[in-house]
Amino acid sequence: MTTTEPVTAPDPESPSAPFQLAQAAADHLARATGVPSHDIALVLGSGWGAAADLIGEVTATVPADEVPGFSAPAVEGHVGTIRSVLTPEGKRALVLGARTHYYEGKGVRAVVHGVRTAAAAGCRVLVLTNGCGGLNPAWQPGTPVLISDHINLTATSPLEGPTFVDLTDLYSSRLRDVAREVDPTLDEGVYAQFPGPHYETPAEVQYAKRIGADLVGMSTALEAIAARHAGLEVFGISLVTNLAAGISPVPLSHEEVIEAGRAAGPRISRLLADVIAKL
Ligand code: 8IG
Repeated sequence: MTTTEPVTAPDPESPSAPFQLAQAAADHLARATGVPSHDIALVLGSGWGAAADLIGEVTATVPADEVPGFSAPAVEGHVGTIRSVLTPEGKRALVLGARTHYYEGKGVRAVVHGVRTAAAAGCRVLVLTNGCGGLNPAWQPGTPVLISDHINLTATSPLEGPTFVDLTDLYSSRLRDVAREVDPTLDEGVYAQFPGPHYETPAEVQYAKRIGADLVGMSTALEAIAARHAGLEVFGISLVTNLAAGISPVPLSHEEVIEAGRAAGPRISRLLADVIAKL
């Protein structure tokens, strides 16, 4: 007796479901961009929206909400598209403008879906960018800082089950060296991911400082963990868009964050393009 293979959606209980969804997203992107495999992926955070413009020629722009597992972001200053870029060196870059933050409450799988899609799309290197608060008063708003390590304060992991991934040198020292070849003035620091969406209290900022953080934000650490698990080499770079609460006498505002990104735009765009060119 012959039967038709039943069409089964991936069982959401299955540990492989997130990876099946990422493969479906990668297949969609290959079709929609006409690029079967990409080499590098970039996630653009607050202030970094225009930073991909100098990397190369945009050959395709895909609305994120058309790609399996992605949804349109809700935050001003974030871009809801996935772009395929051809660099002058002939590399294919996937620019993810649609980050899902932990604070959106869509779950950790949704937070790292873009990273897993990048891995399924063939990428070997992942560039994670963000806007964040700075603990070092020497880092005025608009200062880019390399991420050397992180402290995950979300009390969760993107990995499920007995997945004991080593995170030593999570943020590739090779790629940090490449960035410093481009700009020797770049400082580096430890990034603490808070759950958000509220900013820290001054006491929490002092706590972060005492446990070894230099930067505070609401992204990146969970994505970096998923990236390492997926075998990607991670390059992390923050844009200090504000001094963290209590470090500056002035209260934080989202407008300040947007404005610091705008002002730093040309410098960080050039920096990112020059780093990508050397990868
Ligand atoms: I932009 O000061 C930006 N994102 N947690 N703290 C946290 N996230 C941020 C901050 C900040 N600035």
